[in-house]
Amino acid sequence: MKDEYMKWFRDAKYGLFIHFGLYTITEGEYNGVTTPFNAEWIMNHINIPLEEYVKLAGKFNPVKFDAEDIVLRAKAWGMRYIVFTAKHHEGFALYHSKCSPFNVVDATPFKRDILKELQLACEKHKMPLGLYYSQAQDWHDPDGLAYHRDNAGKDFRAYLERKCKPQLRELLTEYGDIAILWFDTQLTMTKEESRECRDIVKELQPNCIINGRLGNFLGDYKTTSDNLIPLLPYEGAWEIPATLNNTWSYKKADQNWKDPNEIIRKLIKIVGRGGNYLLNIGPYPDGSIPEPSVDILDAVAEYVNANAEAIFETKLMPAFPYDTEWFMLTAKDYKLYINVLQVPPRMHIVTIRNKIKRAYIVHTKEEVPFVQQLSCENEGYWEFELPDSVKGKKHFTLCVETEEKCPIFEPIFSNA
Ligand code: H79
Repeated sequence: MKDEYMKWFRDAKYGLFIHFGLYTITEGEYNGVTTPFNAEWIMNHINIPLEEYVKLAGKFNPVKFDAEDIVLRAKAWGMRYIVFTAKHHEGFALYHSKCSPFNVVDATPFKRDILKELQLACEKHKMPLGLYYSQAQDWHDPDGLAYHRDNAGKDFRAYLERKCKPQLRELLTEYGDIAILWFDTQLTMTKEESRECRDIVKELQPNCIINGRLGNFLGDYKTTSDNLIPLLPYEGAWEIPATLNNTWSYKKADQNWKDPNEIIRKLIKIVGRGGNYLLNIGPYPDGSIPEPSVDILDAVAEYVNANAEAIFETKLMPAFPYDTEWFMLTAKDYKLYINVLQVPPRMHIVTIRNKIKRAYIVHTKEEVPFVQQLSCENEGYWEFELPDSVKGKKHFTLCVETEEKCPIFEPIFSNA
Protein backbone atom coordinates (compact mmCIF):
# COMPACT_ATOMS: atom_id res chain seq x y z
CA MET A 1 0.00 0.00 0.00
CA LYS A 2 1.26 3.43 -0.99
CA ASP A 3 0.72 5.12 2.34
CA GLU A 4 1.56 2.18 4.59
CA TYR A 5 3.66 4.41 6.87
CA MET A 6 0.51 6.44 7.61
CA LYS A 7 -1.58 3.48 8.76
CA TRP A 8 -0.78 3.70 12.47
CA PHE A 9 -1.71 7.38 12.37
CA ARG A 10 -5.04 6.80 10.65
CA ASP A 11 -5.92 4.12 13.20
CA ALA A 12 -4.72 6.11 16.22
CA LYS A 13 -7.60 8.64 16.34
CA TYR A 14 -6.76 10.26 19.67
CA GLY A 15 -3.52 11.95 20.68
CA LEU A 16 -2.12 14.21 23.38
CA PHE A 17 -0.74 17.63 22.47
CA ILE A 18 1.55 19.27 25.04
CA HIS A 19 2.32 23.00 25.01
CA PHE A 20 5.23 23.77 27.27
CA GLY A 21 7.77 26.59 27.00
CA LEU A 22 8.97 29.80 28.63
CA TYR A 23 5.50 31.29 28.10
CA THR A 24 4.27 28.64 30.55
CA ILE A 25 5.82 30.38 33.52
CA THR A 26 3.96 33.62 32.78
CA GLU A 27 0.64 31.77 33.25
CA GLY A 28 -0.66 34.32 30.75
CA GLU A 29 0.30 37.38 32.84
CA TYR A 30 3.27 39.72 32.72
CA ASN A 31 3.87 42.73 34.97
CA GLY A 32 0.22 42.70 35.99
CA VAL A 33 -1.08 42.53 32.42
CA THR A 34 -3.15 39.51 31.37
CA THR A 35 -2.80 38.62 27.73
CA PRO A 36 -6.18 38.74 25.98
CA PHE A 37 -5.49 35.61 23.94
CA ASN A 38 -3.58 32.33 24.06
CA ALA A 39 -0.87 32.41 26.70
CA GLU A 40 1.84 31.01 24.39
CA TRP A 41 1.42 34.18 22.31
CA ILE A 42 1.95 36.51 25.27
CA MET A 43 5.27 37.93 24.06
CA ASN A 44 3.75 38.95 20.74
CA HIS A 45 0.38 40.11 22.04
CA ILE A 46 1.40 42.33 24.91
CA ASN A 47 4.68 43.38 23.32
CA ILE A 48 7.20 42.04 25.79
CA PRO A 49 10.63 43.18 24.50
CA LEU A 50 12.96 40.31 23.65
CA GLU A 51 15.59 41.38 26.18
CA GLU A 52 12.90 41.13 28.88
CA TYR A 53 11.39 37.91 27.59
CA VAL A 54 14.67 35.97 27.58
CA LYS A 55 14.92 36.60 31.33
CA LEU A 56 12.06 34.14 31.80
CA ALA A 57 14.62 31.42 31.08
CA GLY A 58 16.31 32.21 34.38
CA LYS A 59 13.05 31.32 36.14
CA PHE A 60 12.28 28.18 34.20
CA ASN A 61 12.54 25.38 36.72
CA PRO A 62 9.70 22.84 36.28
CA VAL A 63 10.87 20.45 38.99
CA LYS A 64 7.63 18.47 38.87
CA PHE A 65 7.98 17.68 35.17
CA ASP A 66 7.74 13.89 35.02
CA ALA A 67 7.90 12.52 31.48
CA GLU A 68 7.03 8.97 32.45
CA ASP A 69 4.00 10.10 34.42
CA ILE A 70 2.75 12.05 31.40
CA VAL A 71 3.24 9.11 29.06
CA LEU A 72 1.51 6.71 31.44
CA ARG A 73 -1.38 9.11 31.85
CA ALA A 74 -1.72 9.53 28.09
CA LYS A 75 -1.90 5.74 27.82
CA ALA A 76 -4.49 5.50 30.56
CA TRP A 77 -6.49 8.23 28.81
CA GLY A 78 -6.63 5.99 25.74
CA MET A 79 -4.41 8.25 23.67
CA ARG A 80 -2.24 6.69 20.99
CA TYR A 81 0.40 9.35 20.35
CA ILE A 82 1.92 12.47 21.84
CA VAL A 83 2.98 15.72 20.16
CA PHE A 84 5.30 17.92 22.19
CA THR A 85 6.43 21.52 21.56
CA ALA A 86 10.15 21.18 20.80
CA LYS A 87 10.15 24.86 19.81
CA HIS A 88 7.19 27.20 19.66
CA HIS A 89 7.04 30.66 18.06
CA GLU A 90 8.98 32.15 20.99
CA GLY A 91 12.09 30.40 19.62
CA PHE A 92 13.06 28.58 22.83
CA ALA A 93 14.15 24.95 22.43
CA LEU A 94 12.86 22.47 25.00
CA TYR A 95 15.86 20.26 24.26
CA HIS A 96 19.63 20.59 24.23
CA SER A 97 20.17 22.33 20.91
CA LYS A 98 23.77 22.83 19.83
CA CYS A 99 22.92 25.54 17.34
CA SER A 100 21.11 27.92 19.68
CA PRO A 101 21.96 28.50 23.35
CA PHE A 102 18.36 29.64 23.86
CA ASN A 103 17.42 26.18 25.10
CA VAL A 104 16.37 24.40 28.26
CA VAL A 105 19.79 22.97 29.09
CA ASP A 106 22.00 26.00 28.41
CA ALA A 107 19.71 28.85 29.43
CA THR A 108 17.78 27.67 32.48
CA PRO A 109 18.52 26.60 36.06
CA PHE A 110 16.58 23.40 35.28
CA LYS A 111 19.26 22.17 32.85
CA ARG A 112 17.42 18.93 32.06
CA ASP A 113 16.80 17.94 28.45
CA ILE A 114 13.03 17.65 28.66
CA LEU A 115 12.67 16.21 25.20
CA LYS A 116 15.24 13.49 25.89
CA GLU A 117 13.31 12.50 29.00
CA LEU A 118 10.09 12.38 27.04
CA GLN A 119 11.69 10.38 24.24
CA LEU A 120 12.98 7.75 26.66
CA ALA A 121 9.63 7.50 28.45
CA CYS A 122 7.81 7.18 25.12
CA GLU A 123 10.19 4.48 23.95
CA LYS A 124 9.81 2.59 27.22
CA HIS A 125 6.02 2.60 26.91
CA LYS A 126 5.81 2.31 23.12
CA MET A 127 4.11 5.65 22.68
CA PRO A 128 4.73 7.34 19.30
CA LEU A 129 6.25 10.78 19.84
CA GLY A 130 5.69 13.71 17.51
CA LEU A 131 7.40 17.09 17.69
CA TYR A 132 5.86 20.50 17.22
CA TYR A 133 8.33 22.82 15.52
CA SER A 134 7.56 26.41 14.56
CA GLN A 135 9.40 26.56 11.26
CA ALA A 136 8.68 30.10 10.07
CA GLN A 137 7.97 32.13 13.19
CA ASP A 138 10.85 32.55 15.60
CA TRP A 139 10.62 35.60 17.82
CA HIS A 140 14.10 35.10 19.24
CA ASP A 141 16.14 34.86 16.05
CA PRO A 142 16.48 38.34 14.46
CA ASP A 143 15.60 36.88 11.07
CA GLY A 144 12.76 34.59 12.18
CA LEU A 145 9.28 35.77 11.22
CA ALA A 146 6.65 37.19 13.56
CA TYR A 147 2.97 37.46 12.78
CA HIS A 148 1.54 41.00 13.02
CA ARG A 149 5.02 42.51 12.76
CA ASP A 150 7.06 44.11 10.03
CA ASN A 151 9.23 41.31 8.66
CA ALA A 152 10.44 43.32 5.67
CA GLY A 153 14.07 43.82 6.65
CA LYS A 154 14.66 40.21 7.69
CA ASP A 155 16.88 37.71 5.96
CA PHE A 156 14.63 34.67 6.33
CA ARG A 157 17.08 32.51 4.39
CA ALA A 158 19.74 33.26 7.00
CA TYR A 159 17.39 32.11 9.79
CA LEU A 160 16.50 28.96 7.88
CA GLU A 161 20.13 27.98 7.41
CA ARG A 162 21.30 29.09 10.84
CA LYS A 163 18.53 27.74 13.02
CA CYS A 164 15.52 26.03 11.48
CA LYS A 165 17.23 23.47 9.28
CA PRO A 166 20.04 22.60 11.74
CA GLN A 167 17.52 22.22 14.55
CA LEU A 168 15.37 19.92 12.43
CA ARG A 169 18.49 17.83 11.82
CA GLU A 170 19.18 17.67 15.55
CA LEU A 171 15.64 16.65 16.36
CA LEU A 172 15.62 13.94 13.71
CA THR A 173 19.01 12.46 14.59
CA GLU A 174 19.31 12.72 18.37
CA TYR A 175 15.86 11.85 19.69
CA GLY A 176 15.08 8.40 18.31
CA ASP A 177 12.18 7.71 15.97
CA ILE A 178 10.07 10.78 15.49
CA ALA A 179 6.51 9.78 14.63
CA ILE A 180 5.33 13.18 13.41
CA LEU A 181 6.98 16.48 12.58
CA TRP A 182 4.23 18.96 13.45
CA PHE A 183 4.91 22.27 11.75
CA ASP A 184 2.83 25.39 12.41
CA THR A 185 2.13 28.73 10.69
CA GLN A 186 3.92 28.81 7.34
CA LEU A 187 3.30 32.57 7.00
CA THR A 188 5.13 33.68 3.85
CA MET A 189 7.28 30.57 3.38
CA THR A 190 7.69 29.70 -0.27
CA LYS A 191 7.13 26.30 -1.75
CA GLU A 192 10.87 25.86 -2.09
CA GLU A 193 11.44 26.67 1.59
CA SER A 194 8.72 24.26 2.70
CA ARG A 195 10.20 21.67 0.36
CA GLU A 196 13.63 22.03 1.97
CA CYS A 197 12.14 21.33 5.41
CA ARG A 198 10.24 18.36 4.05
CA ASP A 199 13.36 16.96 2.39
CA ILE A 200 15.33 17.08 5.64
CA VAL A 201 12.61 15.16 7.47
CA LYS A 202 12.24 12.51 4.79
CA GLU A 203 15.98 12.15 4.23
CA LEU A 204 16.64 11.46 7.90
CA GLN A 205 13.43 9.61 8.79
CA PRO A 206 11.40 8.54 5.75
CA ASN A 207 8.55 7.20 7.91
CA CYS A 208 8.16 10.37 9.90
CA ILE A 209 4.76 11.88 9.07
CA ILE A 210 4.57 15.59 8.29
CA ASN A 211 1.47 17.60 9.15
CA GLY A 212 -0.21 19.94 6.70
CA ARG A 213 0.96 23.15 8.33
CA LEU A 214 4.36 22.79 6.78
CA GLY A 215 2.54 24.75 4.11
CA ASN A 216 2.34 24.76 0.32
CA PHE A 217 0.46 21.44 0.37
CA LEU A 218 3.67 19.57 1.17
CA GLY A 219 2.46 17.83 4.33
CA ASP A 220 1.28 14.21 4.48
CA TYR A 221 -2.09 14.98 6.00
CA LYS A 222 -4.52 17.83 6.53
CA THR A 223 -4.40 19.74 9.79
CA THR A 224 -7.72 21.54 10.25
CA SER A 225 -7.98 24.99 11.75
CA ASP A 226 -7.41 24.94 15.51
CA ASN A 227 -10.55 23.66 17.25
CA LEU A 228 -12.64 23.43 14.07
CA ILE A 229 -14.29 20.14 13.09
CA PRO A 230 -15.01 19.70 9.36
CA LEU A 231 -18.73 19.42 8.65
CA LEU A 232 -18.41 16.49 6.26
CA PRO A 233 -16.49 13.22 6.21
CA TYR A 234 -13.12 13.56 4.49
CA GLU A 235 -11.32 10.65 2.94
CA GLY A 236 -7.68 11.72 3.28
CA ALA A 237 -5.87 11.50 6.62
CA TRP A 238 -6.66 14.51 8.80
CA GLU A 239 -6.34 15.77 12.34
CA ILE A 240 -7.80 18.55 14.44
CA PRO A 241 -5.64 20.19 17.11
CA ALA A 242 -7.88 21.26 19.99
CA THR A 243 -7.91 22.72 23.47
CA LEU A 244 -9.67 21.83 26.71
CA ASN A 245 -10.22 25.53 27.46
CA ASN A 246 -9.31 28.50 25.20
CA THR A 247 -5.54 28.53 25.41
CA TRP A 248 -2.74 26.10 24.57
CA SER A 249 -0.18 26.91 27.21
CA TYR A 250 -1.40 27.23 30.78
CA LYS A 251 -3.21 30.50 31.50
CA LYS A 252 -4.39 31.28 34.98
CA ALA A 253 -7.18 33.56 33.80
CA ASP A 254 -8.66 30.90 31.52
CA GLN A 255 -10.66 28.47 33.62
CA ASN A 256 -13.22 27.98 30.88
CA TRP A 257 -12.86 24.20 30.81
CA LYS A 258 -15.03 22.09 28.56
CA ASP A 259 -17.34 19.46 29.93
CA PRO A 260 -16.07 15.88 29.44
CA ASN A 261 -19.30 15.06 27.62
CA GLU A 262 -18.53 17.75 25.07
CA ILE A 263 -15.10 16.22 24.50
CA ILE A 264 -16.64 12.76 24.06
CA ARG A 265 -19.17 14.15 21.58
CA LYS A 266 -16.42 15.88 19.61
CA LEU A 267 -14.26 12.76 19.62
CA ILE A 268 -17.04 10.62 18.16
CA LYS A 269 -17.93 13.29 15.61
CA ILE A 270 -14.29 13.57 14.51
CA VAL A 271 -13.74 9.83 14.33
CA GLY A 272 -17.00 9.31 12.40
CA ARG A 273 -15.78 11.84 9.83
CA GLY A 274 -12.45 10.06 9.45
CA GLY A 275 -10.19 12.30 11.55
CA ASN A 276 -7.90 12.31 14.57
CA TYR A 277 -8.41 14.38 17.72
CA LEU A 278 -5.18 15.89 19.03
CA LEU A 279 -6.18 17.20 22.42
CA ASN A 280 -4.01 19.62 24.33
CA ILE A 281 -2.71 20.04 27.85
CA GLY A 282 -0.64 23.00 29.02
CA PRO A 283 1.33 22.03 32.14
CA TYR A 284 1.73 24.38 35.11
CA PRO A 285 5.05 26.25 35.52
CA ASP A 286 6.23 23.46 37.85
CA GLY A 287 5.70 20.93 35.04
CA SER A 288 2.73 19.13 36.58
CA ILE A 289 -0.56 18.79 34.76
CA PRO A 290 -3.42 21.09 35.80
CA GLU A 291 -6.04 19.23 37.82
CA PRO A 292 -8.96 20.38 35.63
CA SER A 293 -7.26 18.83 32.58
CA VAL A 294 -6.65 15.61 34.47
CA ASP A 295 -10.25 15.48 35.65
CA ILE A 296 -11.66 15.98 32.15
CA LEU A 297 -9.33 13.48 30.51
CA ASP A 298 -9.94 10.91 33.25
CA ALA A 299 -13.68 11.21 32.70
CA VAL A 300 -13.33 10.97 28.91
CA ALA A 301 -11.06 7.94 29.38
CA GLU A 302 -13.82 5.98 31.06
CA TYR A 303 -15.82 6.29 27.88
CA VAL A 304 -12.91 5.79 25.52
CA ASN A 305 -11.60 2.69 27.24
CA ALA A 306 -15.04 1.08 27.61
CA ASN A 307 -15.88 1.75 23.95
CA ALA A 308 -12.46 1.51 22.34
CA GLU A 309 -13.58 -0.84 19.59
CA ALA A 310 -15.98 1.83 18.30
CA ILE A 311 -13.24 4.45 18.14
CA PHE A 312 -9.86 3.04 17.16
CA GLU A 313 -9.12 1.47 13.77
CA THR A 314 -12.50 2.63 12.53
CA LYS A 315 -13.03 3.59 8.88
CA LEU A 316 -14.49 6.52 7.13
CA MET A 317 -18.21 6.11 6.48
CA PRO A 318 -20.77 8.04 4.44
CA ALA A 319 -22.52 10.91 6.20
CA PHE A 320 -25.69 9.86 7.98
CA PRO A 321 -28.47 11.92 6.36
CA TYR A 322 -29.92 13.38 9.57
CA ASP A 323 -28.25 15.75 12.02
CA THR A 324 -28.85 13.64 15.09
CA GLU A 325 -28.32 14.83 18.64
CA TRP A 326 -28.67 11.64 20.61
CA PHE A 327 -26.31 9.39 18.69
CA MET A 328 -23.42 9.49 16.25
CA LEU A 329 -22.12 6.67 14.12
CA THR A 330 -18.71 5.14 13.57
CA ALA A 331 -17.92 2.09 11.44
CA LYS A 332 -15.64 -0.82 10.65
CA ASP A 333 -16.08 -3.44 7.95
CA TYR A 334 -19.38 -5.24 8.62
CA LYS A 335 -19.93 -3.25 11.81
CA LEU A 336 -21.81 -0.08 12.53
CA TYR A 337 -21.41 1.52 15.95
CA ILE A 338 -24.25 3.57 17.33
CA ASN A 339 -22.54 5.79 19.88
CA VAL A 340 -25.42 6.83 22.10
CA LEU A 341 -24.70 10.17 23.73
CA GLN A 342 -28.07 10.85 25.24
CA VAL A 343 -30.23 7.81 25.93
CA PRO A 344 -33.53 8.14 24.01
CA PRO A 345 -36.92 6.93 25.24
CA ARG A 346 -37.13 4.56 22.28
CA MET A 347 -34.04 3.32 20.52
CA HIS A 348 -34.83 3.51 16.84
CA ILE A 349 -33.03 4.71 13.75
CA VAL A 350 -34.37 5.38 10.26
CA THR A 351 -32.91 5.43 6.74
CA ILE A 352 -30.58 2.48 7.29
CA ARG A 353 -30.86 -0.28 4.72
CA ASN A 354 -28.26 -2.80 5.88
CA LYS A 355 -29.38 -6.23 6.99
CA ILE A 356 -28.64 -6.84 10.67
CA LYS A 357 -26.88 -10.05 11.74
CA ARG A 358 -26.66 -9.30 15.43
CA ALA A 359 -26.38 -6.40 17.84
CA TYR A 360 -24.57 -6.10 21.15
CA ILE A 361 -23.64 -3.55 23.80
CA VAL A 362 -19.95 -2.83 23.39
CA HIS A 363 -18.88 -2.49 27.02
CA THR A 364 -20.83 -5.51 28.35
CA LYS A 365 -21.04 -7.65 25.18
CA GLU A 366 -24.75 -8.29 25.94
CA GLU A 367 -26.80 -9.35 22.94
CA VAL A 368 -29.50 -6.85 22.06
CA PRO A 369 -32.81 -7.94 20.49
CA PHE A 370 -33.72 -5.94 17.41
CA VAL A 371 -36.50 -5.39 14.93
CA GLN A 372 -35.72 -4.56 11.34
CA GLN A 373 -38.56 -3.44 9.10
CA LEU A 374 -39.78 -0.63 6.89
CA SER A 375 -41.14 2.43 8.63
CA CYS A 376 -44.59 3.77 7.79
CA GLU A 377 -42.74 6.18 5.45
CA ASN A 378 -41.14 3.18 3.76
CA GLU A 379 -37.71 3.94 5.15
CA GLY A 380 -35.31 1.38 6.52
CA TYR A 381 -36.06 1.19 10.24
CA TRP A 382 -34.16 -0.41 13.11
CA GLU A 383 -35.38 -0.68 16.66
CA PHE A 384 -33.48 -2.11 19.62
CA GLU A 385 -34.60 -3.34 22.98
CA LEU A 386 -32.06 -2.04 25.45
CA PRO A 387 -30.93 -4.18 28.37
CA ASP A 388 -31.35 -2.86 31.91
CA SER A 389 -27.58 -2.46 32.21
CA VAL A 390 -27.59 0.65 30.01
CA LYS A 391 -30.79 2.23 31.27
CA GLY A 392 -30.05 5.43 33.13
CA LYS A 393 -26.52 5.52 31.70
CA LYS A 394 -25.32 8.75 30.21
CA HIS A 395 -23.78 7.12 27.20
CA PHE A 396 -22.89 3.75 25.75
CA THR A 397 -22.24 2.15 22.39
CA LEU A 398 -24.25 -0.39 20.49
CA CYS A 399 -22.51 -2.45 17.83
CA VAL A 400 -24.64 -3.66 14.93
CA GLU A 401 -23.11 -6.37 12.77
CA THR A 402 -24.37 -6.21 9.23
CA GLU A 403 -24.41 -8.51 6.21
CA GLU A 404 -22.90 -5.76 4.09
CA LYS A 405 -19.40 -4.42 4.50
CA CYS A 406 -20.38 -0.71 4.54
CA PRO A 407 -23.31 1.23 5.93
CA ILE A 408 -26.10 1.94 3.46
CA PHE A 409 -28.13 5.06 4.16
CA GLU A 410 -31.10 6.22 2.13
CA PRO A 411 -30.86 9.69 0.66
CA ILE A 412 -33.68 11.63 2.28
CA PHE A 413 -34.48 14.04 -0.52
CA SER A 414 -34.14 12.03 -3.73
CA ASN A 415 -37.78 10.80 -3.90
CA ALA A 416 -39.44 14.01 -2.78
O1 H79 B 1 0.32 26.17 19.02
C1 H79 B 1 -1.01 26.60 19.03
C2 H79 B 1 -1.13 28.07 18.68
O2 H79 B 1 -0.24 28.84 19.42
C3 H79 B 1 -0.78 28.03 17.24
N1 H79 B 1 -1.34 26.78 16.76
C4 H79 B 1 -1.79 26.03 17.87
C5 H79 B 1 -1.60 24.54 17.65
C6 H79 B 1 -1.17 29.15 16.44
N2 H79 B 1 -0.29 29.92 15.93
N3 H79 B 1 -0.86 30.79 15.20
N4 H79 B 1 -2.13 30.59 15.21
C7 H79 B 1 -2.38 29.57 16.00
C8 H79 B 1 -3.02 31.39 14.46
C9 H79 B 1 -2.79 32.78 14.86
C10 H79 B 1 -3.82 33.49 15.17
C11 H79 B 1 -3.71 34.83 15.60
FE1 H79 B 1 -4.17 35.22 17.42
C12 H79 B 1 -4.77 35.73 15.56
C13 H79 B 1 -2.59 35.44 16.18
C14 H79 B 1 -3.02 36.72 16.58
C15 H79 B 1 -4.36 36.89 16.25
C16 H79 B 1 -5.38 33.66 17.99
C17 H79 B 1 -5.88 34.83 18.48
C18 H79 B 1 -4.05 33.50 18.47
C19 H79 B 1 -3.84 34.54 19.29
C20 H79 B 1 -4.94 35.36 19.28
